[in-house]
Amino acid sequence: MAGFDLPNCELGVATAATQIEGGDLDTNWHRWAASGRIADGSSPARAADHWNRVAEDLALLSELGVKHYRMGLEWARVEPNPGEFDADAIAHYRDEVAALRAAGITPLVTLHHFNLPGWLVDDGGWLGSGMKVAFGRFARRMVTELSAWVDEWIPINEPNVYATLGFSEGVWPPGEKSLPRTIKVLQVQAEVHIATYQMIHALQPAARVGTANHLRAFAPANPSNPVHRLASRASDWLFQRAVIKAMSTGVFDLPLRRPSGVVPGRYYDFQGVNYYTRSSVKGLADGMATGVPVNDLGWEIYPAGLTESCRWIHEAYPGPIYLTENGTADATDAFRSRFLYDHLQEVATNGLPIERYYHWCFTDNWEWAEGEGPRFGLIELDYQTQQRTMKESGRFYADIIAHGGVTAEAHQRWVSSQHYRRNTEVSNG
Ligand code: IFM
Repeated sequence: MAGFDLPNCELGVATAATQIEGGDLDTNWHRWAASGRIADGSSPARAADHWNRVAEDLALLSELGVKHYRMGLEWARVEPNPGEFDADAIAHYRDEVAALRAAGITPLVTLHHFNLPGWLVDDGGWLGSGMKVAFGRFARRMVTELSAWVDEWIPINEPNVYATLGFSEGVWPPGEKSLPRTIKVLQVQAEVHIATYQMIHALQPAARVGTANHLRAFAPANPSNPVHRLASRASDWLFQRAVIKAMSTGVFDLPLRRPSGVVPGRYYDFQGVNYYTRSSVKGLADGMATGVPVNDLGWEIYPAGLTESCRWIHEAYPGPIYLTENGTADATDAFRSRFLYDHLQEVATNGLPIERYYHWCFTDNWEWAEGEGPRFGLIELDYQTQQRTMKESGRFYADIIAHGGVTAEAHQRWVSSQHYRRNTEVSNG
């Protein structure tokens, strides 16, 4: 089938504050960059300078025709010192969400997307004694300030990625390698998600509050090897299922432990899924199969995993699904349109209640420890000049939005000549 309709899913794009705003701030990531831990030596101080280019970016969102925009907040801007809020920074965000609404675009706001103010880092960050109180103060303030325009919220983006890379693998701040502390941080994040869910509903009863969990399709490297099968199930549980269960239901199964005061219940209005790739598992470490299509970061391109992930999520946690992120690193825009086509085709045909699809990313973005190298955007960014240029994949996405699906003409124009590279071809040069 060359063309298809998307009658039940509305399309948008996603971003995160630290990855696009720019600015010389004191955050965990600015400090990490200053300590030389970013692959290309860059820092989030440049990024896409979105903080100073909101109007220009809003015009690009309108050119894409998106109905939805997922954005984050930079905590260090709005609360530069504990308990001291910056009225100008808050007004800036207020103006931004008001402008989105005026343009007919619904904002979905992420409160925490891997970013902490420096003063909170000094206090121990996610494992510090002041974290829960500080997060509650920040979240309450921002929800109160923005609730006239925003009624869709994600308290915490990808707790599993943050915990794994920052506390197990040590490649993200705070650079720890401790399994017990990884488990503890997952537990605290789940607890904070639940408290924030309750707080937002108390302030804004009709709000929709959900998750944005990074879901992997896990598969044993050799399906007939019992060790691989066991490792695949263990990875799946430890990386994603345990924390999603805790956040969504308040039930903390091992290795997590239920914090006192948390009562089992339903703590999501939508299940947010960030889907990118599949892991091929031999042990408790990430791996990729060989001979499979891959993106610029070596991640397998496996569209069926979108359906696999959304299906188990829906069976375990019924209700609306938002694909809060899906996209790929493709520096030359050589296969992004095919990637979009293949993943949206899953959405169109899998029969699951996927109400939203947010493409990651709106523009090219500062990609954490990878820096400015990976290119995820529908809009190309020249980091030197800050010039934005719509990519062909952006034009394809705009066409999908305009037609409520992929037309046969669009498939012919943007998809039919695109092909993925396999990792065997890449490594063999
Ligand atoms: O850029 C990230 C984003 O911050 C979280 N989800 C995955 C994206 C691509 O790596």
